[in-house]
Amino acid sequence: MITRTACFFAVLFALFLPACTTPIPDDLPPTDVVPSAEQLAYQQMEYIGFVHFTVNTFTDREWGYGDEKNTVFNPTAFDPDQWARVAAEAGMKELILTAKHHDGFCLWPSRYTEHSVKNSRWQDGAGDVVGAFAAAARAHGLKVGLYLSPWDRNHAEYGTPAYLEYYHNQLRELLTDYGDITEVWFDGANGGDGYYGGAREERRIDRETYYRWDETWGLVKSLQPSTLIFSDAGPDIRWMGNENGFAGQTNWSTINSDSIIVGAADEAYLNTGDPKGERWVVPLCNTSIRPGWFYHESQDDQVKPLKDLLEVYYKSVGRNCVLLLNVPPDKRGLFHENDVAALMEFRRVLDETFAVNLAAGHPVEANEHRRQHPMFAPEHLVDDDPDTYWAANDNTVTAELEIDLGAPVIFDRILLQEPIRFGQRVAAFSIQARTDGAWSVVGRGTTIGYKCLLRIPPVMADRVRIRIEDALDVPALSNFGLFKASLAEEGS
Ligand code: FUL
Repeated sequence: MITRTACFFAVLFALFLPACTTPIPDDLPPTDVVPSAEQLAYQQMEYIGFVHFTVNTFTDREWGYGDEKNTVFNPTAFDPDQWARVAAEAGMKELILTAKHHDGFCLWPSRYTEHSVKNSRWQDGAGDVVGAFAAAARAHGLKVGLYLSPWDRNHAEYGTPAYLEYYHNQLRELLTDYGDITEVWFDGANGGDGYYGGAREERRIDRETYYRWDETWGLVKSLQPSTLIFSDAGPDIRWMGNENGFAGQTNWSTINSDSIIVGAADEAYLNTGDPKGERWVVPLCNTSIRPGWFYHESQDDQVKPLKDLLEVYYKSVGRNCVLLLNVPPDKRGLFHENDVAALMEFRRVLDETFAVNLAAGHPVEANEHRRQHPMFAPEHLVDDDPDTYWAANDNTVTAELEIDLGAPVIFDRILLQEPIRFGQRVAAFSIQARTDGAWSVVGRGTTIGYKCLLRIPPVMADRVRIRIEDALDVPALSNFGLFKASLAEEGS
């Protein structure tokens, strides 16, 4: 039986307990469109590599016609371990191999065609580039992605529904026999003419319907549900609309991808995304370390210099993108010495530039922080923990935060990050710095997203302000950094 005294204490307890403890508030409510766990992990990789390798490497072409003899494929010192080691040392987290490019030659011994490594002289036809590549990548801690060109200039049935059966069978092989595949790359290119089993003619397809994308992508997900699909239209990762590796200065991860036609997309729309977009499709910038996607000896002295690689980095990773940098193996089956040297220099300079965050650990004040709770406190911007964040109160789309650097410091790189697991929000911001007591605007931007990097002329300041001037929803930031670029970046 409950006594009156027990009741009295129970009521007291219920009334006063909440006042004695600070309840942990819920996380910031997410916006309508947020990334999946796999998309988030993909974005966090930041920098991945492309490996274009096939008969073109030996015929000195970019687009093989499809009539190349199997025997032309014959690397003399094939070593995917070297690719993976170099990629890992360069800081890449995934490698994507052209399992089949437009010429139709398969780098694995597909059961569905004779046009493959099994009929080459390489390893007496017993080799499997895809298998060796996947094993080497994993041995170096890299994720594995595969490119399987939809356009096939070798296949006799290309252009008819029967080819789709063939294409699907190839996807089944690749997604069944080679372990976890993080990403499948669906290229939009379709030039028309080709060998096509000897027909040597022009074949046009209806880009909207021919590849039955829903079915094709459904097949990928049924074989490996966690695999992310890249194409102009996503559904998981989208092209940025150019092959320079440059994202738009404004770059939303959201876009209305359902209306995008693979191979005929509006490139400007892809480049900036859409704040009203109904799908989260991770933006991916792709470019090659050389003018071509495949190796050409004549381009050995045209490997992108540091200046160009940095330009790509700041306009891709620094604009809310993942960077996919192509490094084509040469005829030996190795990354060429010039490419390796460029990759290593690029890594070293990035490491130098971003080694010391001059804002780390300094006091930060915000004009407000959500519910005045420590979970949303502004110090989270500089606590070196990517999971913590500052957030403003509900019904707010602007905010001001100020960092006290203690003493004047010189910086010329600014980093901002949003906790995108709750969606992408910031639409406009500026950075102010206090020099000798006077404030001035030293940087401006629109979107931030996963990561935004600003390059500015060197500034000496003892205080810095972040002004969020517009946002789609309550603003939040997970990370802020000030850096002094490596001297090697000078002039870039
Ligand atoms: C393009 C292709 O036509 C190029 O050869 C290359 O593979 C590039 C990544 O995509 O659409």
